[in-house]
Amino acid sequence: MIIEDYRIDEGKGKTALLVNPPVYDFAYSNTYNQPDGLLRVATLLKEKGYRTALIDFLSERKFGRIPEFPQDGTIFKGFSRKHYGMAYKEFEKRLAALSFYPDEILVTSIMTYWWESTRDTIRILRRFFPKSKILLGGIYPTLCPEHADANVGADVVVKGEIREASDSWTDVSLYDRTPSYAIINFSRGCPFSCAYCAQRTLNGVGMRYRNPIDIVNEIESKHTLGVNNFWVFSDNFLVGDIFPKVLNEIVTRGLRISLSAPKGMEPRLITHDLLRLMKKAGWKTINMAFESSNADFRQESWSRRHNTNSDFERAVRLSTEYGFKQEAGGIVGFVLFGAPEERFADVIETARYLHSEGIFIRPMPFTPVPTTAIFEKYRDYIESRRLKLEELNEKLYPFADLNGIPLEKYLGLHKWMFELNSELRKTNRVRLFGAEDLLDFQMKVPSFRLTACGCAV
Ligand code: B12
Ligand code: SF4
Repeated sequence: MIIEDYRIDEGKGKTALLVNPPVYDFAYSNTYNQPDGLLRVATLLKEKGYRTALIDFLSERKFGRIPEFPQDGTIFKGFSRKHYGMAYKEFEKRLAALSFYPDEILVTSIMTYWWESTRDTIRILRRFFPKSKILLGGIYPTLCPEHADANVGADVVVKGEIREASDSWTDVSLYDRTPSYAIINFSRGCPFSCAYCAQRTLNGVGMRYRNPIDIVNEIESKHTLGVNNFWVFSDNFLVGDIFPKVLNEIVTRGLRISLSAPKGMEPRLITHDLLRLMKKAGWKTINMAFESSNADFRQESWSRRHNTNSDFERAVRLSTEYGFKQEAGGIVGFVLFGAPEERFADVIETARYLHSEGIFIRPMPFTPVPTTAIFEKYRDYIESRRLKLEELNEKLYPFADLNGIPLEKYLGLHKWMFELNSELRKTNRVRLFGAEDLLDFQMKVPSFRLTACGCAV
């Protein structure tokens, strides 16, 4: 059953188990993967009177074989995925040791192409607790509710937010040990609608902001518990004046914390005043979307009209003036590649430009996200190739054939960008904060080099 606008009723005397499933992927090095949506729902459940417990597979940095998986996909051949996070055996032990039989089990699910680990987790939960009501929520069920309803075995598939929980604090007290970091959100939504981004489906139209004092209260309370690092994951939070308000409050209270936004900030909105304040408040690495130095392609194919190359150049110049390039954590520029109908030479040119400016590269291999404009535009292609949801993984470069670029070449390009980062690290010996993974390429790829003229071979 699919439900929208799901509400949580009073739950005095009731029990709820919250679960963040493992990840099945070809490589996974993410270190900031707290299920912040689920942890906000956890706070609401407590407020409603529920007794709660959490099992977060990703709180363990382990990996192993995927136990049971039909590798019958068309492009899985030659690649193997792993199970990242706590092993199922350990999960079963924890379920057996749970101090209550849960009335409700709430499972979150993030990337659409990770859906199989959600299904497998629910199978185990069902076996242990056949009488519990299992609810599934998060990004995957919001973007693909019918697929989730048909495939994962939850009793209720919740599409979209639980509005009452959206501005709640995350309940990090559910972890055995206080985590070293927390995810903090300032706002929801974005005024733009880039062709590859699913934010409209996730947040609706327009922006909503949290109260800045409540945000800093949450930061301070977590800091008192021992959390020192805060990651901002909100989409485009530089729009409006929430960000300077929060930073000012952090500075006024004298909180000694580190902050960063690994999902990026909009270069157009970076100013002198903001950078001065960011530095004072403990801001570290500057992550910015650049995507491609081909401005026409960026605007026409990706509807990204609100940012220009000169916005980015200006933001880099200003950030450098405030010491971010070499002291405060480095500057990172995102490069989107593998997108349909791109020119390989543009990607090379983009990466070369960033590197020559002393900017670390965050390679963002492209995957079409269900409900986005690009997904709809290429739906026929996706269907004609019979690409399943799990195959729409950016590491498989689903548009390599369409672009006439061999997969090996894309993989090599990805690796080359990491090599450029390692080279840069030798001169800019900064600690990349929340972007440490940019120095450690995880996949095995064929050898790759660039010719003197800059062509990839
Ligand atoms: C954090 C994040 C990441 C992290 C990964 C997180 C992790 N677990 O490892 C990192 C940085 C690694 C990442 C990378 C990428 N990401 Co990303 N990422 C996000 C981001 C910013 C947040 C995701 C998240 O955890 N949200 C928390 C949500 C669930 O919380 P919430 O909405 O407040 O929760 C509410 C409801 O959902 C509900 N709810 C939540 N859980 C539950 C459970 C139950 C039972 C119920 C009832 C309700 C409920 O209640 C909450 C309160 O209202 C989203 C964008 C966004 N702003 O959401 C993109 C997003 C998920 N990423 C996306 C993409 C495209 C990528 C990349 C492919 C980009 C690229 N080209 O490289 C990469 C590759 C990922 C990979 N293979 O490793 C896409 C979706 C992709 C997809 N197909 O699913 C998104 C949606 C961005 C976008 N706007 O299009 N990402
Ligand atoms: S990519 Fe960024 S700017 Fe574009 S719609 Fe998504 S959140 Fe907004």
